[in-house]
Amino acid sequence: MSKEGMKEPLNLVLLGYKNMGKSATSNTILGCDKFISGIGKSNTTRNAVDHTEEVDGREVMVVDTPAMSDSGLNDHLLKEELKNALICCDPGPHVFLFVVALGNMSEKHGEILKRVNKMMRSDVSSFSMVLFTNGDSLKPGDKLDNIIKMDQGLKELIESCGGRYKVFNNKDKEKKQVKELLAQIDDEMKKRSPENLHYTSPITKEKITWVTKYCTLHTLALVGGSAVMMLSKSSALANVVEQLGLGDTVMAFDFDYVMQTVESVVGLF
Ligand SMILES: Nc1nc2c(ncn2[C@@H]2O[C@H](COP(=O)(O)OP(=O)(O)OP(=O)(O)O)[C@@H](O)[C@H]2O)c(=O)[nH]1
Ligand SMILES: [Mg+2]
Repeated sequence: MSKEGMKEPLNLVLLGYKNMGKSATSNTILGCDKFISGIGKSNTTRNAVDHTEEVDGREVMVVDTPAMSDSGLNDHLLKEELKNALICCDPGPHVFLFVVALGNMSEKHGEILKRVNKMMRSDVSSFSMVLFTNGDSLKPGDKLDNIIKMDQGLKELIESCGGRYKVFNNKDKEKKQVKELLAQIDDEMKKRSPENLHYTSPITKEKITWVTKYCTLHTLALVGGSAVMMLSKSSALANVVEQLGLGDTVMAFDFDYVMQTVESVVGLF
Protein backbone atom coordinates (compact mmCIF):
# COMPACT_ATOMS: atom_id res chain seq x y z
CA MET A 1 0.00 0.00 0.00
CA SER A 2 1.25 3.54 -0.69
CA LYS A 3 1.07 6.28 1.90
CA GLU A 4 -2.53 7.51 1.61
CA GLY A 5 -3.92 3.98 1.94
CA MET A 6 -4.10 3.64 -1.83
CA LYS A 7 -2.77 0.58 -3.62
CA GLU A 8 0.56 0.90 -5.40
CA PRO A 9 0.40 2.70 -8.76
CA LEU A 10 0.15 0.54 -11.85
CA ASN A 11 1.77 1.18 -15.26
CA LEU A 12 0.25 -0.49 -18.33
CA VAL A 13 1.63 -0.38 -21.90
CA LEU A 14 -0.79 -1.27 -24.72
CA LEU A 15 0.59 -2.76 -27.93
CA GLY A 16 -0.93 -4.29 -31.04
CA TYR A 17 -1.80 -4.07 -34.71
CA LYS A 18 -3.88 -1.36 -36.35
CA ASN A 19 -7.51 -0.82 -35.34
CA MET A 20 -7.40 -3.51 -32.66
CA GLY A 21 -8.89 -1.11 -30.11
CA LYS A 22 -5.76 -0.05 -28.20
CA SER A 23 -6.94 3.54 -27.77
CA ALA A 24 -10.55 2.55 -27.01
CA THR A 25 -9.24 0.14 -24.35
CA SER A 26 -6.99 2.87 -22.91
CA ASN A 27 -10.09 5.07 -22.51
CA THR A 28 -12.11 2.22 -20.98
CA ILE A 29 -9.40 1.38 -18.42
CA LEU A 30 -9.00 5.00 -17.31
CA GLY A 31 -12.71 5.89 -17.67
CA CYS A 32 -11.82 8.86 -19.88
CA ASP A 33 -11.80 9.94 -23.52
CA LYS A 34 -8.25 11.30 -23.68
CA PHE A 35 -7.08 8.79 -26.29
CA ILE A 36 -8.18 9.39 -29.88
CA SER A 37 -9.98 6.28 -31.10
CA GLY A 38 -11.85 5.40 -34.29
CA ILE A 39 -11.47 4.22 -37.87
CA GLY A 40 -9.69 6.39 -40.41
CA LYS A 41 -6.40 8.26 -40.75
CA SER A 42 -7.32 11.14 -38.44
CA ASN A 43 -8.16 8.73 -35.61
CA THR A 44 -5.06 6.57 -35.75
CA THR A 45 -2.50 6.87 -32.94
CA ARG A 46 0.77 8.36 -34.21
CA ASN A 47 2.98 8.55 -31.09
CA ALA A 48 3.07 6.84 -27.71
CA VAL A 49 0.74 8.81 -25.41
CA ASP A 50 0.50 8.36 -21.65
CA HIS A 51 -2.23 9.39 -19.26
CA THR A 52 -2.87 8.69 -15.58
CA GLU A 53 -6.15 8.50 -13.66
CA GLU A 54 -7.24 7.18 -10.31
CA VAL A 55 -9.02 3.91 -10.97
CA ASP A 56 -10.54 1.70 -8.28
CA GLY A 57 -8.47 3.28 -5.51
CA ARG A 58 -5.09 3.43 -7.25
CA GLU A 59 -3.17 5.51 -9.76
CA VAL A 60 -3.15 3.79 -13.12
CA MET A 61 -0.95 4.99 -15.97
CA VAL A 62 -1.77 3.80 -19.47
CA VAL A 63 0.65 4.20 -22.37
CA ASP A 64 -1.17 3.88 -25.70
CA THR A 65 1.13 3.21 -28.67
CA PRO A 66 0.95 3.46 -32.47
CA ALA A 67 0.05 0.32 -34.45
CA MET A 68 2.91 -2.12 -34.89
CA SER A 69 2.07 -2.87 -38.54
CA ASP A 70 -0.63 -2.66 -41.26
CA SER A 71 1.43 0.28 -42.58
CA GLY A 72 2.20 1.24 -38.96
CA LEU A 73 5.59 1.13 -37.27
CA ASN A 74 8.56 -0.46 -38.94
CA ASP A 75 11.21 -2.01 -36.67
CA HIS A 76 13.22 1.19 -36.26
CA LEU A 77 10.15 3.29 -35.36
CA LEU A 78 8.80 0.55 -33.10
CA LYS A 79 12.05 0.59 -31.16
CA GLU A 80 11.83 4.37 -30.76
CA GLU A 81 8.20 4.17 -29.59
CA LEU A 82 9.03 1.38 -27.14
CA LYS A 83 11.82 3.53 -25.72
CA ASN A 84 9.38 6.44 -25.38
CA ALA A 85 6.83 4.19 -23.68
CA LEU A 86 9.44 2.82 -21.26
CA ILE A 87 10.72 6.28 -20.40
CA CYS A 88 7.12 7.28 -19.49
CA CYS A 89 6.87 4.37 -17.04
CA ASP A 90 8.66 4.98 -13.79
CA PRO A 91 9.83 2.57 -12.35
CA GLY A 92 8.71 0.34 -15.27
CA PRO A 93 5.65 -1.22 -16.91
CA HIS A 94 3.85 -3.76 -14.70
CA VAL A 95 2.00 -5.27 -17.66
CA PHE A 96 2.28 -5.16 -21.46
CA LEU A 97 -1.24 -5.67 -22.85
CA PHE A 98 -1.30 -7.10 -26.37
CA VAL A 99 -4.61 -5.94 -27.82
CA VAL A 100 -6.39 -8.24 -30.29
CA ALA A 101 -9.86 -7.56 -31.74
CA LEU A 102 -12.15 -10.58 -31.77
CA GLY A 103 -13.24 -11.12 -35.37
CA ASN A 104 -9.83 -9.99 -36.67
CA MET A 105 -8.06 -13.23 -35.97
CA SER A 106 -4.98 -13.88 -38.03
CA GLU A 107 -1.81 -15.91 -37.69
CA LYS A 108 0.12 -12.62 -37.63
CA HIS A 109 -0.71 -12.26 -33.92
CA GLY A 110 1.84 -14.99 -33.17
CA GLU A 111 4.63 -12.66 -34.33
CA ILE A 112 3.82 -9.65 -32.21
CA LEU A 113 5.45 -10.63 -28.91
CA LYS A 114 8.48 -12.04 -30.74
CA ARG A 115 8.84 -8.70 -32.51
CA VAL A 116 8.75 -6.76 -29.24
CA ASN A 117 11.17 -9.17 -27.56
CA LYS A 118 13.63 -8.67 -30.43
CA MET A 119 13.71 -4.95 -29.55
CA MET A 120 14.03 -5.29 -25.78
CA ARG A 121 17.03 -6.14 -23.66
CA SER A 122 15.17 -8.79 -21.69
CA ASP A 123 12.11 -10.95 -22.33
CA VAL A 124 8.79 -9.20 -21.61
CA SER A 125 6.69 -12.40 -21.82
CA SER A 126 6.28 -12.84 -18.07
CA PHE A 127 4.91 -9.27 -17.86
CA SER A 128 2.50 -9.74 -20.76
CA MET A 129 -1.14 -10.63 -21.29
CA VAL A 130 -3.59 -10.58 -24.19
CA LEU A 131 -6.57 -8.22 -24.10
CA PHE A 132 -9.36 -9.09 -26.53
CA THR A 133 -11.65 -6.26 -27.65
CA ASN A 134 -15.06 -6.59 -29.39
CA GLY A 135 -16.32 -8.75 -26.53
CA ASP A 136 -19.80 -7.54 -27.60
CA SER A 137 -19.44 -9.59 -30.82
CA LEU A 138 -19.43 -12.87 -28.87
CA LYS A 139 -22.76 -14.65 -29.20
CA PRO A 140 -24.27 -16.64 -26.35
CA GLY A 141 -22.69 -20.06 -26.46
CA ASP A 142 -19.54 -18.87 -28.27
CA LYS A 143 -16.54 -20.42 -26.56
CA LEU A 144 -13.42 -18.27 -26.64
CA ASP A 145 -11.24 -21.36 -26.11
CA ASN A 146 -12.55 -22.78 -29.40
CA ILE A 147 -11.92 -19.49 -31.23
CA ILE A 148 -8.34 -19.41 -29.91
CA LYS A 149 -7.70 -23.05 -30.83
CA MET A 150 -8.55 -22.28 -34.47
CA ASP A 151 -5.82 -19.63 -34.74
CA GLN A 152 -2.31 -21.05 -34.36
CA GLY A 153 -0.68 -17.60 -34.11
CA LEU A 154 -3.02 -16.46 -31.39
CA LYS A 155 -2.61 -19.74 -29.52
CA GLU A 156 1.15 -19.18 -29.57
CA LEU A 157 0.79 -15.60 -28.34
CA ILE A 158 -1.44 -16.62 -25.42
CA GLU A 159 0.88 -19.48 -24.50
CA SER A 160 3.86 -17.08 -24.53
CA CYS A 161 1.87 -14.81 -22.21
CA GLY A 162 1.51 -17.68 -19.74
CA GLY A 163 -2.16 -18.25 -20.70
CA ARG A 164 -3.17 -14.79 -19.39
CA TYR A 165 -5.99 -13.01 -21.23
CA LYS A 166 -9.06 -10.86 -20.63
CA VAL A 167 -12.03 -9.94 -22.86
CA PHE A 168 -13.23 -6.30 -23.03
CA ASN A 169 -16.28 -4.70 -24.59
CA ASN A 170 -15.25 -1.10 -25.10
CA LYS A 171 -18.85 -0.07 -25.77
CA ASP A 172 -19.70 -1.02 -22.18
CA LYS A 173 -18.99 1.90 -19.86
CA GLU A 174 -19.62 -0.09 -16.67
CA LYS A 175 -16.55 -0.39 -14.42
CA LYS A 176 -16.94 -4.15 -13.85
CA GLN A 177 -14.60 -5.35 -16.62
CA VAL A 178 -11.93 -2.82 -15.57
CA LYS A 179 -12.12 -3.94 -11.93
CA GLU A 180 -11.84 -7.56 -13.08
CA LEU A 181 -8.77 -6.75 -15.19
CA LEU A 182 -7.07 -4.95 -12.29
CA ALA A 183 -7.91 -7.84 -9.93
CA GLN A 184 -6.46 -10.31 -12.45
CA ILE A 185 -3.28 -8.20 -12.69
CA ASP A 186 -3.08 -8.00 -8.87
CA ASP A 187 -3.32 -11.80 -8.66
CA GLU A 188 -0.50 -12.16 -11.19
CA MET A 189 1.63 -9.63 -9.34
CA LYS A 190 1.25 -11.59 -6.10
CA LYS A 191 3.06 -14.47 -7.86
CA ARG A 192 6.04 -12.21 -8.66
CA SER A 193 9.01 -11.68 -6.37
CA PRO A 194 9.25 -8.19 -4.77
CA GLU A 195 12.26 -7.26 -6.90
CA ASN A 196 10.47 -8.40 -10.05
CA LEU A 197 7.14 -6.58 -9.79
CA HIS A 198 7.62 -4.68 -13.02
CA TYR A 199 9.67 -4.92 -16.17
CA THR A 200 12.89 -3.08 -15.52
CA SER A 201 14.04 -1.05 -18.43
CA PRO A 202 17.72 -0.25 -18.77
CA ILE A 203 16.55 3.00 -20.29
CA THR A 204 15.80 4.96 -17.11
CA LYS A 205 16.38 8.68 -17.14
CA GLU A 206 19.15 8.28 -14.52
CA LYS A 207 21.00 5.77 -16.65
CA ILE A 208 20.75 7.94 -19.75
CA THR A 209 22.19 10.83 -17.74
CA TRP A 210 24.95 8.64 -16.33
CA VAL A 211 25.82 7.15 -19.70
CA THR A 212 25.89 10.58 -21.28
CA LYS A 213 28.22 11.95 -18.61
CA TYR A 214 30.43 8.88 -18.79
CA CYS A 215 30.72 9.05 -22.56
CA THR A 216 31.24 12.77 -22.52
CA LEU A 217 34.17 12.50 -20.15
CA HIS A 218 35.52 9.49 -21.97
CA THR A 219 35.27 11.19 -25.35
CA LEU A 220 36.76 14.45 -24.17
CA ALA A 221 39.66 12.49 -22.72
CA LEU A 222 40.05 10.56 -25.95
CA VAL A 223 39.94 13.47 -28.33
CA GLY A 224 41.98 15.71 -26.09
CA GLY A 225 39.14 18.10 -25.43
CA SER A 226 38.38 18.98 -29.02
CA ALA A 227 34.67 19.31 -29.80
CA VAL A 228 33.32 16.61 -32.05
CA MET A 229 29.67 16.47 -33.08
CA MET A 230 27.83 13.45 -34.36
CA LEU A 231 24.15 13.34 -35.12
CA SER A 232 22.25 11.49 -32.39
CA LYS A 233 19.48 9.20 -33.59
CA SER A 234 18.00 9.10 -30.12
CA SER A 235 15.80 12.02 -29.22
CA ALA A 236 15.84 10.85 -25.58
CA LEU A 237 19.62 11.07 -25.43
CA ALA A 238 19.63 14.34 -27.33
CA ASN A 239 17.19 15.76 -24.75
CA VAL A 240 19.44 14.76 -21.88
CA VAL A 241 22.45 16.29 -23.62
CA GLU A 242 20.44 19.48 -24.04
CA GLN A 243 19.14 19.46 -20.44
CA LEU A 244 22.66 19.04 -19.13
CA GLY A 245 23.64 22.08 -21.14
CA LEU A 246 26.27 20.10 -22.98
CA GLY A 247 24.88 21.15 -26.35
CA ASP A 248 27.27 21.47 -29.23
CA THR A 249 30.42 21.13 -27.22
CA VAL A 250 30.22 17.38 -26.77
CA MET A 251 29.74 14.34 -28.85
CA ALA A 252 26.19 13.04 -28.96
CA PHE A 253 26.31 9.34 -29.66
CA ASP A 254 23.74 7.08 -31.14
CA PHE A 255 21.91 5.59 -28.14
CA ASP A 256 22.50 1.93 -29.06
CA TYR A 257 26.15 2.60 -29.69
CA VAL A 258 26.42 4.24 -26.28
CA MET A 259 24.68 1.35 -24.53
CA GLN A 260 26.80 -1.26 -26.29
CA THR A 261 30.02 0.62 -25.60
CA VAL A 262 29.30 1.18 -21.92
CA GLU A 263 28.02 -2.38 -21.54
CA SER A 264 31.21 -3.76 -23.00
CA VAL A 265 33.44 -1.42 -21.01
CA VAL A 266 31.88 -1.57 -17.57
CA GLY A 267 29.28 -4.35 -17.85
CA LEU A 268 26.67 -2.15 -16.26
CA PHE A 269 23.41 -3.47 -17.69
N1 LIG B 1 -17.97 -2.88 -31.06
C1 LIG B 1 -16.76 -2.61 -30.55
N2 LIG B 1 -15.95 -1.75 -31.21
C2 LIG B 1 -14.73 -1.49 -30.68
C3 LIG B 1 -14.28 -2.10 -29.48
N3 LIG B 1 -13.04 -1.64 -29.21
C4 LIG B 1 -12.72 -0.79 -30.20
N4 LIG B 1 -13.72 -0.69 -31.10
C5 LIG B 1 -13.75 0.12 -32.31
O1 LIG B 1 -12.65 -0.24 -33.12
C6 LIG B 1 -12.18 0.88 -33.86
C7 LIG B 1 -10.68 1.03 -33.67
O2 LIG B 1 -10.44 1.39 -32.32
P1 LIG B 1 -9.13 2.20 -31.88
O3 LIG B 1 -9.21 2.28 -30.40
O4 LIG B 1 -8.97 3.46 -32.61
O5 LIG B 1 -8.02 1.17 -32.35
P2 LIG B 1 -6.44 1.37 -32.26
O6 LIG B 1 -5.87 0.02 -32.07
O7 LIG B 1 -6.10 2.40 -31.26
O8 LIG B 1 -6.13 1.90 -33.72
P3 LIG B 1 -4.76 2.59 -34.25
O9 LIG B 1 -4.39 3.69 -33.31
O10 LIG B 1 -5.10 3.10 -35.63
O11 LIG B 1 -3.75 1.51 -34.32
C8 LIG B 1 -12.98 2.09 -33.36
O12 LIG B 1 -13.99 2.37 -34.27
C9 LIG B 1 -13.55 1.60 -32.03
O13 LIG B 1 -14.79 2.23 -31.70
C10 LIG B 1 -15.18 -3.02 -28.81
O14 LIG B 1 -14.88 -3.61 -27.75
N5 LIG B 1 -16.39 -3.23 -29.39
MG1 LIG C 1 -5.01 4.13 -31.42
